[in-house]
Amino acid sequence: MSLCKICNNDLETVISFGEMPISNRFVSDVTADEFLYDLSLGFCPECFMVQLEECVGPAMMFNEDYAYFSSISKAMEGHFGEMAKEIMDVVSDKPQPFVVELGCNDGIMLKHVAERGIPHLGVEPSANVAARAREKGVHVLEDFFNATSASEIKNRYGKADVICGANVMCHIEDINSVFEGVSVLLKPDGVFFFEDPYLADIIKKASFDQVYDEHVYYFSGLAVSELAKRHGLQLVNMVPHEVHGGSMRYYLSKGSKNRVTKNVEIFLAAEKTLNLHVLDGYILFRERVDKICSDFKQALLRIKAEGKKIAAYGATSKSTTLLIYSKVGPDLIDYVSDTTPTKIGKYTPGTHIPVKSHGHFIRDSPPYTVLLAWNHKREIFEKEKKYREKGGKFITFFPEVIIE
Ligand code: JHZ
Ligand code: SAH
Repeated sequence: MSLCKICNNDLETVISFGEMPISNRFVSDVTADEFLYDLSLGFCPECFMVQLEECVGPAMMFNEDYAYFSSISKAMEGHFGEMAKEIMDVVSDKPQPFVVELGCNDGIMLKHVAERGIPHLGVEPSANVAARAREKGVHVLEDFFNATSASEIKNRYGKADVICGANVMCHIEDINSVFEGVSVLLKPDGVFFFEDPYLADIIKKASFDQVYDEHVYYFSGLAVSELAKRHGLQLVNMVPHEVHGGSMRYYLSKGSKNRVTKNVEIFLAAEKTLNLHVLDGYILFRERVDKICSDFKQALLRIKAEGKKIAAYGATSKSTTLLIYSKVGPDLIDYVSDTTPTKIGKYTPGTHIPVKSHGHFIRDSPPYTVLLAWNHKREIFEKEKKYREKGGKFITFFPEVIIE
């Protein structure tokens, strides 16, 4: 039995997906062995944190070959432009502002802060994406954020007015050390906020592909509130965002006597209605996941039986779980179209489907395309209007398989 990484209590297993490769390690040589680990999701009945039972270790995932570049999507550019505006509002009246972002990746958000000349620091361990951020004028510390690096940052630059992170907190196994670091680095009246895929959305949509090596935690307000308390912080606000299939932005302040917004009360009550605080809330999830996988594979088999070609769109890390757990590989999907230069010419982890350029997809115009990047559906449907007008069909799968 695995133990909770927050409170050391025994975890209850929600679902096991079996052996998986590293989700963002695209393969150059399909004959070489891939590192595999056991992917299973656990729930802690004590502190309510949903989490991976086995983790692969940060250096295996976040290094100089990191495959994900945040600036691949126009919609995400817009989203992070808005986040930067919010930060600039917070620091506008500060005499000596200092903004710290964890996991700044290629600088998609901090470039706006840098452009305004606001003192800032991105903490980013993956050297290749950090280099992109530097090209945009972002000041980067190439390191993992934790209690040790937080103390070093404080000693060198002083305390921060804002500490933030998007799609990074849920990636850090030693989250207790991160919270310790935030407590050390944040000014007494500073703002700490982070956003990640929201557990309630994952459960409602059965979007199980969010479960993979990089996502160690699946946050709810209930669990974040408990975690914050352990570190002398308080959850003061929760704001939902549509990105990545449904995300939640959590705002935390120092101390326990802050003004807490009505939103926190509303979301915590809704999470209890969904039974996210007890194992019961997760029982149906497993059945729904199995049904989606079976419907998905059947749909592809039917199309193939008609002799029609199927491609896929977006060589996402999350699709590693979908494809392997549904047992869908190159026999059903000819290739995956992706715009990331470093993914093109390689193969998907574990399933070894070739990754091809967007130009190839446009020329090929396959009759059916699995939308692996379903979270970017609006942007992609807009971009691929012509493909759909010519009769091309996209296949999506959450909360059920749809061909449109
Ligand atoms: P996308 C990554 O997840 C990993 P992934 C990480 N763990 C995480 O949490 C989120 O990001 C934030 C391509 N694409 O965003 C680009 C096109 O080809 O769903 C990407 O390879 N054309 C940090 O990998 C992929 O799709 C397009 O028009 O699941 C999208 O990956 C668009 C919009 C995207 O994240
Ligand atoms: N914030 C961006 C990037 C998400 S990708 C966005 O939302 O698009 C996650 C990033 O977190 C990666 O670039 C990875 O290298 C970084 N990361 C992983 N562990 C980290 C840690 N302990 N401290 C800071 N960054 C970390």
